[in-house]
This record gives sequence, structure tokens and C-alpha cells, in this order.
Amino acid sequence: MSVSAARKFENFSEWFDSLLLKARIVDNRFPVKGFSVYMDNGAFMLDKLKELLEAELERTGHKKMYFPLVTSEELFGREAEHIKGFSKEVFVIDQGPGEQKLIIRPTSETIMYPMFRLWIRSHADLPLKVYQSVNVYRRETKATRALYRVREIPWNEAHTVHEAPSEAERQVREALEIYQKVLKRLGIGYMTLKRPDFDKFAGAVYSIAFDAWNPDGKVNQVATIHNLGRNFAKAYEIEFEKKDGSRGIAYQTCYGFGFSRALAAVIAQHGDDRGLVLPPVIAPTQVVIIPIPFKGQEKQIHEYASKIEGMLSERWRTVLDDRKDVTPGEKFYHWELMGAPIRIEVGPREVAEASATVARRDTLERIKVSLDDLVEKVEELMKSIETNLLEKSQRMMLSLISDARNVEEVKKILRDRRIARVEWCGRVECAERLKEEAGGEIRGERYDIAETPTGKCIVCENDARFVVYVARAY
Ligand code: PR8
Repeated sequence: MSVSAARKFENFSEWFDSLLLKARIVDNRFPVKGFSVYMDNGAFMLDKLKELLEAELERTGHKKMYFPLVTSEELFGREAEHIKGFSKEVFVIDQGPGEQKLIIRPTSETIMYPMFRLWIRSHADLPLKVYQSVNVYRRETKATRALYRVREIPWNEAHTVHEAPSEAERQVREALEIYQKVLKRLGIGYMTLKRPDFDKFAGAVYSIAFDAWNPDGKVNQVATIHNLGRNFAKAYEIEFEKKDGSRGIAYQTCYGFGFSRALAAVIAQHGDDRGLVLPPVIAPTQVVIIPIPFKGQEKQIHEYASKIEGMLSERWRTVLDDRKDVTPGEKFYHWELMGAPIRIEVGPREVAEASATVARRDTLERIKVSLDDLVEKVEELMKSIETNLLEKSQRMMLSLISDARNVEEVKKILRDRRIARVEWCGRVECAERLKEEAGGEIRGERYDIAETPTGKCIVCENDARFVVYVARAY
């Protein structure tokens, strides 16, 4: 059975903005650009994302810490590329005459690394793996948009320090696995791309990004991983005594996961014309029970519904919607909007048969289940919903990619809200021309698979060196 999702593909902005408000995720009417209010369901899901990711970071030996919100101008300026990349994007606190200005963290390298310098003395102190889930602040100049591009950014950042470049490389792969695992639970379809040099993180040797598809054709970068080499370690003097007694400069990585962007991807990729479709792991309500009243049997039906609630609520976030002044039809509509993965209907027939009618939100299929099998069946359906969302989203990701042999074809692909795969010589001038003429950005080459170019750069027609993906982006 297929459920219509036409509206989000036809007019994404309208569909998305109205859903955010109706489903109590974000109220974006606070009158400061880029600063949002996360309402009950939005706040709940951001917390769940954080829990999910932090569990993986803990499992792999990262230590949670909290660092200050501000840095000084001196610390901020130490790594040349970093300050070049961020200086126009920071909020500054003016403390008044005679006092130094403070810089609010746009990311925490310049706050953490001076401390790493104090903590790291010898190879025995390495590796160091630290993380925090906090808000960072960027004075974004592009148009802001709830969840996708905000100025107060809820995220998780992890920072690691190593003895050798091979260990930093291994750390990049560990980070990749951690993020893949979390995104899989959310059923998000994405590509992992190695960003072209001109688009890497300010101060990094190279950057890998997770670009999730979006119904309007713009890709949504939900997370990034950076190999920092020794660029920051040199600027912040992160040195250590090696096993042989000589001094070494440390190697570093950092990686960031945008909670609000991941939430945007969940909403945008899975949602349909009826509203949210949530992966069970973050759904505020996982099971909703709706009694279907019948004259004279109200009491039995209510008791039966309560019994089912008791059976399920230990395991799942369960709500018995026994509001008296709302019809079952209105309740169905409401919980479909809210994206509750499973709905259970109980009326006189279910009471008589000791059964329940179970509907899944992703496909809207309904089945009759006997009470004895209910817990097991719900468990099975939750797993099936998670798998179905992931498979659907991954298929969609692949189906959006088309090969383009020239700039005109790229233009057409982007106009159709799709992603173009092209061959490129690697020169910035060609990337800029492509952006000007076709409106899309070169997002990078695939990191997970090797793709070898066989022809010419689609812009200058010199030999191509990379197979890259071109898309509009948030
Ligand atoms: C780093 N340093 O900073 P990154 N709105 C929503 N999400 C955002 C925004 C925004 N304006 N800007 C960034 N993000 C490195 C890694 C420490 C951690 C989210 O990397 O600049 C995006 O999902 O790439 C982005 O991928 C992530 O933060 C990391 O930001």
C-alpha cells in the first residue's frame, strides 16, 4: 500500500513549516532571525537524538565534558585558516570600555585545545577523546530556516588527539561508523562525500560529510568528520613526550552532528500528506490506543483499553487517548499528524474476541491481532517500521542521482530537484562556473566507494580527476 506524499514534493516549504507548528516541533515566530523555540515534541526528539548519539560515543570510549561558551579574541585567532573561515560568522560580546571582547563559540576548537595542551604531557595521555552536546552560535548570512539553518545550533561535537597520523585515520573511520549507526536507526538516506578542498572545514586537512536528501532537491548536511592533521596542534602547542623520549606534535580529528538538521531529515524524508511518520526510536508517543465507544459498553471497552495500555507501557511510550469530547476519527487524524508509529483500536468486537486492531503509521496497513500475541506483534512491527523507513529512504537517495555530461544537463537535473553526478578536473574556477551557471555546488566525491573518472571535466573539458556530486544545498 502506498501513502501519498505528494504535498511535500510539490511545495516543500509550506508543507514543512506548517507541520513543524501543527505537530508542536518548532514555533519559529520568535522575532530574532535564526533563533527558534523548540516545543514539546521537538525538544523531546532532540533529546532522544542526543541520547542515541551519546550512547555510541560512550561505547567507543569518548568522555563527556562541558567547556565554556566563550573564547577570547587571542585564542580564537591562533589558527590562521580557522579564523579566516569563521571571523565573519561569530557573535561578539562587548563587555564595555577597557574590557576584552569575548567571542561566542561557533565551534569549540579554540576553547578546548588550549586545555588539551595543559592535559597532554606524554604518549600515555593519548588518545584523548572528548565530546559535548551543547548549542553553538553562528551569525549565518545565508537565509535562515527552522532546523536546517539556524543561528543557535543544537549539536554534538567530538574532538580527539592522537600520537600518529594512522591513529587519526582510524579515528575518522570510527566516527564514520558511529554516525552511520545513528542515522540508520533514524532511517535517514544520505551520501558520505569527501568535500572538495575549497569546501573543507576551516583548519582541516580534509572533511567528510553526510549529505541527506530532501524533497525540494537541496541536500542537507547532517554531520561532518574532519581530519585536522597537526594544523591546530601546532597553533595550540599540543605536544607530548614520545616513547623514545623525543617530543612529538599531536594529530587531531573532530566531528560534529547537527541535531536540528538530523531532525529535519527525519521529518522531511519520512513525512507524508497526513503529517509526521516517525522512526520508533525517537517518537514521543510510540503506541496510541484509541477506544471505539459503543453505547452501553463504554465501561468494558475502557477497561479493556486500559489493560492493553498496562501490557504495552512498560516497553513503549504508550498513550491511551480516552478523551471524551473527541471522536475516534478526529483522534486518528491527530495521531497520524503526530507520527505515532503504531495505533491500536479497540471496540466492542475486539473486546468480544480478545483481540486488537493494529495500524502502522508508515504504510497505514491494519491487522487484527489476538491479545495473546499483541506484545510480540508490536515488537515485530516496530522493527519492521524502522527497516521499511530506512529502505525507502535509501532507495529514494539512489533514485535522485542522475549522470550529467555537460552544464546544461546539470541545470536540468537541478531544476527537477535532483542531484547530478559529473566528472570534474578539480579546479576551483570550474566549480565556481558550475555554481554560477547551473546553481549547484560541488559537494564532493563518494567516500564509501571509489568512483574513477573516465572522461573530461564537464566545465573546461580538460581531463577529469574526480567523479563528484552536484546539488543545491541548505
Ligand atoms: C565543525 N568542529 O564545526 P561543521 N544550522 C544547523 N546546523 C548546522 C549549522 C546551522 N547553521 N551549521 C552547522 N550545522 C567541526 C566538527 C567541531 C565539530 C551542523 O563542523 O561546521 C551541520 O550538521 O561541519 C554540520 O554538519 C555540523 O553542524 C558540524 O558543523
